[in-house]
Amino acid sequence: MAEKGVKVFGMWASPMVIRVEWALRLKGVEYEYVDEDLANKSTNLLRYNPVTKKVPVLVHDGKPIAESTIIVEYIDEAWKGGYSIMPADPYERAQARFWARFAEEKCNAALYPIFTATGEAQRKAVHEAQQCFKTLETVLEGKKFFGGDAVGYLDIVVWYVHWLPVTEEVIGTSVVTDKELPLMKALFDRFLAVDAVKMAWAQALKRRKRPRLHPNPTSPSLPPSPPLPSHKSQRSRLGALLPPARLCGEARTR
Ligand SMILES: N[C@@H](CCC(=O)N[C@@H](CS)C(=O)NCC(=O)O)C(=O)O
Repeated sequence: MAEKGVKVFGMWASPMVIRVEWALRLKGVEYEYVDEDLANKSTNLLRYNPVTKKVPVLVHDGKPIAESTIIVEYIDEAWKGGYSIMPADPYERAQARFWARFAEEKCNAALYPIFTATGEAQRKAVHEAQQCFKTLETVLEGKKFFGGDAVGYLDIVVWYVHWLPVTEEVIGTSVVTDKELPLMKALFDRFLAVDAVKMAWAQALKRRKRPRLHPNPTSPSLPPSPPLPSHKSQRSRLGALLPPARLCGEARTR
C-alpha cells in the first residue's frame, strides 16, 4: 500500500526548507518533519532526491517533490481552498514568479558575499545588496506584504526576512534599515509577526539544539556543538556557526 501523509526532509537552518514549512503552516496542512544531517545524508533523502541530493524534499503520499519554490507552488495547488499562496490572477501570478526569480537569483546572490567579506569589500557588498533590495522594494509600494494584504508566494521566497537580522548581528552591519529600505524593513517586522511564520522559525531554532548537528556541516568528525544560550547571544552563535552562506547555494564549501 502506498505511503500516506506529508513529510518534509529538511535541515533546521535552511532558508529553503523553512519556505516549505511556512507554506504548509499557512495552508494548515499537518506534516512530519525529518531532520537531515547534510554531512551524512539519509538513504531516504538520496532515494527521494537522487538528482540534487538537497533539502527540502516534500513527500506527499509517497511521492517526492524537490526544489523549494516548486514545492511551495505544489502545496498551493494540492491543497486548494482556504489560504491562497499564489495570486488568483494569471498576470499577478506571472509577476510574483518574475520577482521571485529576481529575489532568488539577484538578491540572494548579492547577500552571500556580505557574510564572507570584511572591511571595504564588505561595505561594497552591503551597498550592492541594498541596491538589489531597493529594486525589490518597488513591488511593496502601497502593500502590507508582497502578496498584498497577506503573506504570499514572494514573501515566502524572500528568505532573508528571518535570517538577515541574525546575520546582521553577527557581521555587525545592517543591510535593511529604516533609512535605506523603509518598506522592506516594515515588511520584515510584519512578516515575523505572522503566527505561521513565527511558529515555524521557533520550531527550527529548537531543532538547532539536537546534538547530532555539527558546527561545520562538511566535517562530521567534529564534536557536536554545545546547547546555545538564550536570545541575543544565542542568535550570535547561530550566525557565527552556521550562516546560510556555508550551507546553501553556490557559496557553500563542497
Ligand atoms: N534550489 C534549491 C536549493 C536547496 C539547497 O541549497 N539546499 C541546501 C540546504 S539550504 C542543501 O541541501 N545542501 C546540501 C548539499 O548541497 O549537499 C531549493 O530552493 O530547494
